[in-house]
Amino acid sequence: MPTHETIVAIATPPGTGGIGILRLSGPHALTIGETISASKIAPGRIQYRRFYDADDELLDHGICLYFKAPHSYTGEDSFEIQAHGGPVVLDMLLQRLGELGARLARPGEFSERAFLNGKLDLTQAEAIADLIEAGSRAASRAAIRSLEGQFSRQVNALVEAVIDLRAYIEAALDFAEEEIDFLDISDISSRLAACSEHLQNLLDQAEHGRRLQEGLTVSLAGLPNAGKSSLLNYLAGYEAAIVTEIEGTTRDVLREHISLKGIPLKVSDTAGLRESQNPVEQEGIRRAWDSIAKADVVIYLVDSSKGLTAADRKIIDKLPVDNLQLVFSKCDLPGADNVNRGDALFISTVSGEGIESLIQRITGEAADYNQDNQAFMARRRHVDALIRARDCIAQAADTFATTRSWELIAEDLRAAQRYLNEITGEFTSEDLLGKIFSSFCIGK
Ligand SMILES: Nc1nc2c(ncn2[C@@H]2O[C@H](COP(=O)(O)OP(=O)(O)OP(=O)(O)O)[C@@H](O)[C@H]2O)c(=O)[nH]1
Ligand SMILES: [Mg+2]
Repeated sequence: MPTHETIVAIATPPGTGGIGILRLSGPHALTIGETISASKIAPGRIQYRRFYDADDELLDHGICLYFKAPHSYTGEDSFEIQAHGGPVVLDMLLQRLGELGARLARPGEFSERAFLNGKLDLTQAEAIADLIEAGSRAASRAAIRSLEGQFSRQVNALVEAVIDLRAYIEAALDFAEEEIDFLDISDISSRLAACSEHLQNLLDQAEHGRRLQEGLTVSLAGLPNAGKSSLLNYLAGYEAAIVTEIEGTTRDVLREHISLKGIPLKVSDTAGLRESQNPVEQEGIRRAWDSIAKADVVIYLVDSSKGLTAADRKIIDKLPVDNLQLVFSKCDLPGADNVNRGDALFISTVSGEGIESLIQRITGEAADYNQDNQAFMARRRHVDALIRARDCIAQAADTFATTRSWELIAEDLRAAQRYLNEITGEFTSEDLLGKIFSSFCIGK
């Protein structure tokens, strides 16, 4: 860890603004700050100063803040300059700070140092980036909850439970078969069950968090002319896609970011699904299936003026069942099919009928969840690690129920603990850290 280096960055976004902030972190932050301001700086106080270049010429004046280690964001000596927010003046200040010995920070390097100095765990550091990039209010609230440690606390509680179990099981390894009566067998199996239940619970929550972070992907599918593009336009609130009465109007997949009830959605309008000889349309249909396969929710539209046809049934049979929503479109048309079918919805993009119910259906679970104030931000890597940990615990429970090989159980528990520790960063590779922090903004 290169803590001997002092890093510097402009922390405010590029462009002009009232104020521009430069931040320094590292062992020479104070000396550099005192040199550029030609004055003594006390920690923890707001101080108004003038800033000079190498020839003692005045560059700007503004406010200085000195945070003495370890009481700073990074845990190191940190110095902040609030100057005027013009790109040229900030650039001249940055250049001067560089001359005085600071090196330009890499993206996320301040947060990386905060993590390495134990100021934040990895999920909290990631939550900072997610808070900055949050695309909706719900996402922003979830990110701040993760930053406050809501997610890490649950992961840590699970790690504790696994460690307890491991201690128990590893004790068994040291005793001969006939001596292990002291282990209460039913206790082990109930503890394994409790662990996997808690893990599944956390996994469900993390999956919600991931959707908030990435946005819920919704794919609109159906036969040509079913009304997919009309629905996309209605939800987006503008004419994003071309709508005509010609079958096969849409070819490319059209993606719109739409926030509904505080949930960020990525809605894809796709080509109508049918047999086609046209290579352009064939490619469009291939992409439509691709989009369907990747979607969190698939909305299958049926033109209710035509009713559910054999062609519709053939496609529906190929769709994933657990995330499918059947919707009958154009319900404003006279003679439209309105026979109730399970949880199918009836909508019209002309009258607006049924759209509110559809939005409720898409966002429902996620929106309710946010209302409960328990959603936290999570990423795909967290979900993946939780799945791996869950599988290890399941395997341990299985071994316990069958061969009862203590070695194998201990090994699975060890692996589960490692996956959980990866989430908070207790156990991480350099590569993973590099990947995570390089996606941050400069100056954070
Ligand atoms: N009356 C009525 N007409 C609709 C409604 N929704 C769509 N239409 C009409 O149905 C036709 C097809 O609509 P699109 O939205 O282009 O259908 P699509 O599913 O995107 O069609 P492709 O891109 O060809 O696959 C257009 O003439 C629309 O005006 C509706 O709710 N009510
Ligand atoms: Mg279309």
